[in-house]
Amino acid sequence: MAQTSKDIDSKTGEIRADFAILDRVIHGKKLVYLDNAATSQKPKAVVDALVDYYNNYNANVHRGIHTMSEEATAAYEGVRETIKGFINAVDTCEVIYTRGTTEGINLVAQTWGRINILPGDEIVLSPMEHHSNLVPWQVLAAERDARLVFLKLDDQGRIDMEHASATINAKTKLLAISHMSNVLGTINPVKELAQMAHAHGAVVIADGAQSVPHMACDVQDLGVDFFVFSFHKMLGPTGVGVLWGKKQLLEAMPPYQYGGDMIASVQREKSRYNQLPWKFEAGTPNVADVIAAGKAIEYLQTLGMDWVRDHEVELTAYAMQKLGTLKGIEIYGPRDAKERGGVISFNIKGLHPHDLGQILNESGIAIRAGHHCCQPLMKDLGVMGTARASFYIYNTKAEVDVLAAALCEADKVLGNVALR
Ligand code: 7TS
Repeated sequence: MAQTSKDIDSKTGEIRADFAILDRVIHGKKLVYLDNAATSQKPKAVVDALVDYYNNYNANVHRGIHTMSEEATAAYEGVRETIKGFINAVDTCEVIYTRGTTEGINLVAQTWGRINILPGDEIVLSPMEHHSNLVPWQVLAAERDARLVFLKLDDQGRIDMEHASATINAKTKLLAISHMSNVLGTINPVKELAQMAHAHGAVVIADGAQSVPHMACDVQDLGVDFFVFSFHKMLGPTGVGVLWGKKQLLEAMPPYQYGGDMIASVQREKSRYNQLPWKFEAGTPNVADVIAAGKAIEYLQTLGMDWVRDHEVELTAYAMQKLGTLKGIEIYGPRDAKERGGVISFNIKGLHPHDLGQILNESGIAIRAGHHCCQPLMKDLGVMGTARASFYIYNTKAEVDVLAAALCEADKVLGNVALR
């Protein structure tokens, strides 16, 4: 049943009580945190999990026979099961812990890429990729004498599917595509694109950095081969993320880094590597943060990812309507909130996005301004950068109102005529 805005608002009120940081006062104003695409805030359950680990069972994993090491190992490995359920992986051995999305993509580029990309192969990307899902492929393409090929966007920042079906062809060896854009908010039709790529025998990696925190993601339904995301954008700590990959592909790949934990046995001259997933997890891992990330997933599961998505669609639609009334504003990306995530990038004629960011900060409003690690997309949009407000589970319509009012105020302070 569709939720009413009243249901959504009362739930958001309860959620906010779990985030002490939201009570902060910045420059005498109550914090309005609208920089969630950069990183989300963390609920008490996540912070408590970190403190509990360090206070009560701090120990290294996989190597101790003592009680605390067993407890730490059980908690750390248990999170793999939570992640498996959350993204509908087939097996926990497909869930590789990484430092985050960036490391996951580099891992695939440097291992799968180096043995599978051959001279003349094409790597297909969208023009909205974050530098993390572009630069590793540039380097690989140069190394392997392969070519990068780009999909086309329509005037609302959506992938032109006709062009895609002509561009993804027998030469395509890899499709690397963001599931949700961190600038345009566009939710890309990854499932359809993966089907196109697979029809030509290509492999597909989807960047879930912006989608996994905000909507239900099922790797089997998406039909991708690799999927990467970061916990810090979904209520979890920094420094941990996931590479999910199909077992068959992961098994055929060489390790990424070499050292402790990723080996089965070592002789002076050679070694045998550990089985999945540990083959890709060299060295002492980020134990505390993985355990706390498990709490972040549980928090989202308690809310339900459908609720998370509904809340953001409602907030985004409201914000686009409200901000859309400001004179001189240009909002990028799809016009229909159902086709996008809760990321609103915009420019106001005559105002520099950095100035906007600074003025909003004076009012306690945290947004991001700049190129958002998408410089090629900025060039396509014909701008140096944008201002960006991005929402999460604790944001409210009242905060959108504060943002809109502050933007009008910014206009006065900066002396712009466009809004008058
Ligand atoms: N891919 C996308 C789509 C992203 O939005 C980001 C981070 C990354 C990859 C990299 O993730 P990381 O956790 O490895 O750093 N995006 C942003 C942003 O929009 N503002 O700050 C970070």
